[in-house]
Amino acid sequence: MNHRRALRAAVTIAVTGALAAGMTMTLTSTASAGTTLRASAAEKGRYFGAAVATGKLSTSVYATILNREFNSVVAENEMKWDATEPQQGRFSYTGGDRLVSHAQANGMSVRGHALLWHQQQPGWAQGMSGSALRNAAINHVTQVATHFRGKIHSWDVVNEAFADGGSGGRRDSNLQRTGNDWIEAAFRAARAADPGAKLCYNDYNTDGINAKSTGIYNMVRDFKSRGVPIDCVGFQSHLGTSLAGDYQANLQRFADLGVDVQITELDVMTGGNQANIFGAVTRACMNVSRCTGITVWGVRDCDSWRGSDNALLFDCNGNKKAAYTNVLNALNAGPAIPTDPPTDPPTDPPTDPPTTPPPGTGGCSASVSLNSWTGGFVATVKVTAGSAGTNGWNVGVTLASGASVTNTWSATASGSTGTVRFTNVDYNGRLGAGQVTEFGFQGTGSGAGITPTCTAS
Ligand code: G2I
Repeated sequence: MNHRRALRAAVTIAVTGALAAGMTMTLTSTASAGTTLRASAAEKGRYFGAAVATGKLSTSVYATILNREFNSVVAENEMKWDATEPQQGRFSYTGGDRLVSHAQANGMSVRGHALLWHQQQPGWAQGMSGSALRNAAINHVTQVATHFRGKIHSWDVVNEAFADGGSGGRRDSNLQRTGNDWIEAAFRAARAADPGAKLCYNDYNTDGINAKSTGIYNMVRDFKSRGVPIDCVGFQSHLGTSLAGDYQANLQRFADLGVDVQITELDVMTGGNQANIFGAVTRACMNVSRCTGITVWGVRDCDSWRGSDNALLFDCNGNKKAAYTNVLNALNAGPAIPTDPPTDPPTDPPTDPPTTPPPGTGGCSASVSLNSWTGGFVATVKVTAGSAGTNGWNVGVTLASGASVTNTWSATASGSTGTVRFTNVDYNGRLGAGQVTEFGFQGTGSGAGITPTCTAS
């Protein structure tokens, strides 16, 4: 038996003893000797990722490091709103699809970044406000999350919505001005579109217990208490020359709310402390059992948005830096994510409050929100189960003359003109009493006068 197997056997015996004694098991240490970031993270049940500019995948030094060291990727820009919906209702997934293919071919998971953000909005959205913007934003979430359904480990559903400074409140933006509930509306739409993806809120300057991180903490606590679907919080961790002493404690307080935490955009200013800070961040994640992965924001120093900061783990020639060694050692020295006790059961809806019109006894009801432009429209339909819940549902709409359905998500359409019927897909037919789900469709012509009627089965 080699050293590692002997160690595992010893751990197994200790664990069996602990369980027999009725104790909660937490592995305190499982030293290992992985030789790449991805292998060492995977041994501990975690991922180690990098932000990727897909244009660089054809650069061999870059691709060699990426494929050898990382088992998770995130698009540095290609899945943002301006890239994926450059014109309203016209979606472009070339860069994102390319990254997903690369990930699938190389055994990597994918973080999705970012469905809604006040920056990098396409010009058409920057100029919108009110319900037109709200509908466009929710439609964007639905369409993009539907396109990538089943391929994304975790989505940054909303990015950087909190203000810097001491207020602990929301950042002003066109999205925020559509109403304070825009964030939960986005999370609900993302869940309906891709029920298998973990849904994260992501932000920066949240590297310790401060006014901004506490504002986010209060939002997450509120979401959990009301059944708004949120699974994880991303801590970007664009760091300077020191690390907050309560960095780990801050991760832990979020984990204690019942969400996973992830380090999502790690980079550190160069200087004497760089390697130490990279090591300390990695140790903090390893010490929090719900810290499921770390992503660095680029591969080599010269790939970084921080330019001359030399903020990453590899130099421009692809050599490993001291920071790399510290990260690898911290991964190898850290505990694995405990496999027992099992993770929290899902706490998502049925706690969503029913919306208008109120459901009667049994049955279901449906309401539509329309986003129209000259020559076309997107309809987002909310289905609310009545007091008996549903095993399935069917929603009928009658379109105006000349209008036709061109695209449907989260439902199956029969027909495209006149009276069109939409049936649930396999994952959204069963609803508890009062529970809400959404589907949508896009059409040409006028969406005026659409009044959905719902039948439950
Ligand atoms: O700013 C650093 C990161 C902060 N958190 C959210 C991340 O999404 C953000 O990433 C950066 C990218 O690293 C940059 O590459 O986001 C920037 C945009 O806010 C990205 O910069 C943009 C430039 O602004 C564009 O002019 C350029 O066309 O990169 C684009 C593609 O190169």
